[in-house]
Amino acid sequence: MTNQMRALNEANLSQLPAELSPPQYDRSRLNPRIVHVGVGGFHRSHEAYYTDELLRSDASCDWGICGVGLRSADEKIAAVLKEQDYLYTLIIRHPNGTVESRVIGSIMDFLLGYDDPESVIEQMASPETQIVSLTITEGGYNLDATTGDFNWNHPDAQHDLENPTKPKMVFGFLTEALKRRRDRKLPAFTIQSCDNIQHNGDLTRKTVLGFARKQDPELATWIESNVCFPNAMVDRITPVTTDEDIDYLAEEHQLQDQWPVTCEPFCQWVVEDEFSAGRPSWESVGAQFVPDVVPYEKMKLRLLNAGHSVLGILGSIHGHRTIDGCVSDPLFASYLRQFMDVEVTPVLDQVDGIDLEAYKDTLLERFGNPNIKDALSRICLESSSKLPVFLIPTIQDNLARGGSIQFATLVIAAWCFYSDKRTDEDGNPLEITDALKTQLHDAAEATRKDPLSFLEVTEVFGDLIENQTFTKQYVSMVETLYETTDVASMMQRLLRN
Ligand code: CS2
Repeated sequence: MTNQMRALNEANLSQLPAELSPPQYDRSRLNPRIVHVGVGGFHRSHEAYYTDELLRSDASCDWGICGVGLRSADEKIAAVLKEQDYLYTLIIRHPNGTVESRVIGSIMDFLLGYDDPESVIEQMASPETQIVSLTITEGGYNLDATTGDFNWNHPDAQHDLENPTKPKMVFGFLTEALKRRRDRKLPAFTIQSCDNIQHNGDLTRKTVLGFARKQDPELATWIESNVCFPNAMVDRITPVTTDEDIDYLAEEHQLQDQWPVTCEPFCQWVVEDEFSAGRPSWESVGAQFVPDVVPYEKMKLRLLNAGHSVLGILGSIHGHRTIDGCVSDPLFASYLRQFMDVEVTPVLDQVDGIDLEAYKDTLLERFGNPNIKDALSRICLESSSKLPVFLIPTIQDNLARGGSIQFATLVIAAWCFYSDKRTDEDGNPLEITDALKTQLHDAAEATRKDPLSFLEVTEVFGDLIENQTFTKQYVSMVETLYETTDVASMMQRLLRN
C-alpha cells in the first residue's frame, strides 16, 4: 500500500516515510509557551522550524507554539492547520536541485482573534505563555514616514483605545493581556518581533508603551520594568506556496498537505539575549544570541530586502517574473551588485565577524537559486510599507554624506511608472497589492502634469520632496522613463565599468 495517498495529520505521522522526517518527539509533551501572531509562510519556515529542530534534539524541551491570526484572511490557515493537527511540510529547495522535505510539529494550536478576541487575550495572559512573538509585516507597525512613530490616527488604533477588551490591532491585544497579567500578579512575557524592520524590538516597545500610557500610566511603568523586547534580525527566503508545491508532495511522497511551505536552505536568526521569562535554547540549533543586533539588521534590510525591491520593481516593468529570473539577466545582476557596492556598503556599520563582500556574494547566489521561484509579485506586495524601511533610508544617508543616489532613485522613478501604468513593457498587467494602491496610482498618474506629484505621498516619502539634490535626479529619471519606457537602457547607462 506504499502508493496510497495519506492525509497529513497526527494519526498518520507514524506511517510517513523517513524521507519526510516526521517528528519523532511526542507532541503531547508540548506546552503553548509561545503565542505567535502572524502564521504566514515565513513564521513556518523560520521560528517554527527552529523550534521543531530543538524539539527533535532535546527530549526535555516542551516549548510549543500557539498560532494566532488577527484578520479574517487568516480563516483559511486556521482551518487547514486544524484539519492537519497543526502539522505541515517544509520543502527546502537547494540550488543543485536537492529537495529536503520535513514535517514540522512545533505548532500545536491556532486561535482566530478577529472573531474571538477574548480567547487570544486569555491565551496571552495565561501563566503558560512566556513569549509572544510577531510576524505582522512592515505595514503592521503602522509607522508614519515623516516622524517614524506609530500613526495614532489609524481608525483601528482609535478603536482599540476605546475598546481595550475587543482590540483589532496586535498592540491592543498585547496591552490588554499584559494588563491582566499585572492584575493577576503573573510575570510578564517577552514580546519578540520577527519582522523586517530596523530596531523591531525597540519600535514594538515604544508602541506598546504608547498604548498603555494612553489607558493606564501605571501599566506603562510596569511594562517598562518587566517586559523585554529583544531586537532581532530574521532571514530565510520563503516564496508564496504554489499549487506545484502541493502537487510535488502528492506525487513524490503521496502526501496530502493542503498548505506546505517552500524555502531556501539558508536560515539566520540573530537575536538580542533579553527575555523576560526564559526562552528555548534556540542557540543549540543555529540561532545567534548577541548583545546588539542593530548592525546585523541594518545590513540585512539594506542589502537583502532592498536588493529584492530593486529587482522586484525594475524587473517587473521589464517583464521579468521571478528573482532568479532577474539575476540570471547580466544587466540586472550587475545593477544589483553596483547598487549594493556603491550606495549601500558605504552607509553600513562594521558588523563583527561578517565579511561584507562575502555576504553580498552569498546574496547573489541565494537570489539565483533556480529552484526558489520567488515571484516579483510577492516582492512588490505592500511596497509602500517596505521602501521606507529598506530603500529610502539609504537615499537619505547618501544625501547626508554626499554619496551616490542614482541606483536607488531610478527604483523610485520606476515605482512611480509601475504604479501609474500597471503593465510591464510587453503590456502585461501588473497586479498591485498595496494598502495605498489608489493613492499611489493617482499620485503617479499626475506625473505628466507635475513630475514631483508621486513624491507628495508623504506617508511613504516623508520630506524627501524637499531635497533638491534628490528631486533633480528623480525628475530627470521619471521624465526619461515616461518618454522612453525603456528601463533597461536607463539601467545600462548608470552602470560603471
Ligand atoms: C522580501 C522578504 O518581502 C520582501 O520584500 O525581501 O520577504 C525576504 O525574502 C525575507 O526577508 C528574507 O529573509
